[in-house]
Amino acid sequence: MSDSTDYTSLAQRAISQPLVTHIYTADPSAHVFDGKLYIYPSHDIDAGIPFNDNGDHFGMEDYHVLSVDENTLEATDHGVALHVKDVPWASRQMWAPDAAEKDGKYYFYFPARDQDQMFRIGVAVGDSPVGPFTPQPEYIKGSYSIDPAVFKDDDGSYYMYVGGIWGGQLPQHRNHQWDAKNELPAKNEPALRPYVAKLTDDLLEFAEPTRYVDIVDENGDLLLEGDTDRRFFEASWMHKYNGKYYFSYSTGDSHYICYAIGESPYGPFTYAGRILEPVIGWTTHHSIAQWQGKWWLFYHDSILSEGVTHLRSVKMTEITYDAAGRIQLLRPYREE
Ligand code: FUB
Repeated sequence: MSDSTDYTSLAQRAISQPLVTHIYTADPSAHVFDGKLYIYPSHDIDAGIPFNDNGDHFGMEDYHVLSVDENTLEATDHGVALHVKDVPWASRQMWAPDAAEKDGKYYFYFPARDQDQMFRIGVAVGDSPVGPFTPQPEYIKGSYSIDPAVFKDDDGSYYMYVGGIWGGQLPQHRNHQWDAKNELPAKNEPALRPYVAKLTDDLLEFAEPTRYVDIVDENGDLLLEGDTDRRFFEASWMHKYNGKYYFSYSTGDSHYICYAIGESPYGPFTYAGRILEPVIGWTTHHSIAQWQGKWWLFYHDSILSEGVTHLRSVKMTEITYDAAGRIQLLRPYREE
């Protein structure tokens, strides 16, 4: 152990345990397909690359899909569903994925760096929710940055939310145009925003120009770059609760999972609070799904690897809403 943290105590005080321990998994995107719960995580490995603010140490190469038993909550690893070597346009860093189902086909969405080192979003298609998935030869036209999240609305429309700052390259894509010289806004300027687009009927492309997702405060003003406890960093997710759209995300360098509520899948979304306090490890990332009559939060931490940032473990725990539709805050570790 390289630091003085008592990981044994933390593991005992954790509100949930890793779903699998034979591999490291992160960035869980959960979906219920035909009544069964599937989790689409990143597959963390030690690629031997030192930590930097660009995230180069997250050198993942493939994806495994997990399913969860409804009686025991034990997870099954269904093996490799997609490998970077099989994706013609991708070069490295298979980061946080997501999935969708339509008409008996399964669509697996993933970010990776292309041959020019730009993060793009790819899609791969399969006949089973656990893969294998066959990648499309090119990335989704007009896609950039990381952390795709696909949401199916009640009318059968599918939307993709994308974006991440720092290593996620959102800063360089200001106004959807790449310029390597672009930097983060000043602290008193609006924070950078993820983008959203409806998907085409075949779920393989954007059906419309991408547009930014506005996250506003109680006065309707965009959250500012200096508001690091509330502004968007990465890890978009969308779910619908009581007819309202809940956009949730990670605040990155302040390590919270927060949410904001809107009346449309496009937003604007009004900041509503935190869902999860910081976990062990630098990153925090989540998804939310309803299963077996309960609402669940899927998240990760780095306890199993004793704090190694890029070796994380996926977990799940129940969440609850109050009568006003507010998500009750979770603390990932009980007090000593
Ligand atoms: O797993 C690599 C990156 O770390 C993800 O894309 C981010 O959301 C963060 O969890």
